[in-house]
Amino acid sequence: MKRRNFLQTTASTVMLSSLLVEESFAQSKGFPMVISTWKNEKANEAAWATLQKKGSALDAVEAGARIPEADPNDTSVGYGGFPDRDGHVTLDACIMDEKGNAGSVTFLEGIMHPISVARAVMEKTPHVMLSGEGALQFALSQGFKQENLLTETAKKAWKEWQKEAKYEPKINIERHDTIGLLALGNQGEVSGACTTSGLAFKMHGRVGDSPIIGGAVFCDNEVGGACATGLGEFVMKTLGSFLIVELMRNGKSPQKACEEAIMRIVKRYKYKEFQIGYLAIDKKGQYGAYSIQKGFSFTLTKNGVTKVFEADYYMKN
Ligand code: SD4
Repeated sequence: MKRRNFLQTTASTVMLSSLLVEESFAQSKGFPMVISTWKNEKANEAAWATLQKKGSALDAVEAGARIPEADPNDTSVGYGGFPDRDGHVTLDACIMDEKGNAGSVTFLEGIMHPISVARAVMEKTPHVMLSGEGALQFALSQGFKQENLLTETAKKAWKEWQKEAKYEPKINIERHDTIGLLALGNQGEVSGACTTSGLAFKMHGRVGDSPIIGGAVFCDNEVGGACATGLGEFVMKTLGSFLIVELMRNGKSPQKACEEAIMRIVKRYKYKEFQIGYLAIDKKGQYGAYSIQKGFSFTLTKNGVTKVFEADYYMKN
């Protein structure tokens, strides 16, 4: 074989084998595993480390969600999140475990880790959801610290927005880092979490899908789990995560279930104007990911390896 041919063959063999490695990583089944919306490697690594220390799937999704919550550079979650149009950073979060327990907070201000408050609602109150001032008072009673979450960068972006003050949700580019996470724990148990500061410059008082059990997150230990990101209004109108878990219960694969949930939106609404992305896992550790538009990425961790993938999507033309 000529040297050039040999080099070409070697290069394509390397490419092909790395594609195969990628493919077999993505397709490998089993637990534990962690999957999250968008590019969230650090969150997945924190969740994975929790599982390695024999933490539960619930501990893992909480630990993962806390990473972007504390990151000032993440402008759609917790600290550093873009405010509503009145300059308030208002937070939504929810969490659900393998026993069907659930907790959530909505319209919460001044607390760095809404996901942990949601977990406290689940574990320490007879309720599922606390909102606004009541959620804040509960958080303070549990020892959470009140602090200013509006960073200088977020304040600047808000001032800039005020010049035109146009409300228009943008596809994929609101620094969509709202995190939804699903984990299969060491015993194969399913838990999920979601946390966000919601849409940038939303109306004061607006609550999205992220604290809605069945909307942004749903888990059923007999079946699997699902989570959502994107323009929450349409996840709420179709109760996406609950729908996906029910579709899986009726035999659909996680991938087909995500696709069907996106189709429900596409059939009824002006889907070209916004983005929704869904993730799902089943009890075998198979996952699915699908969105309306191009550009929805997700982060997968298995066997201690974390990789970011682009999801398949509906709007090909
Ligand atoms: C919301 N679903 O508040 C959230 C926003 C989001 O990535 O997911 N952004 O509607």
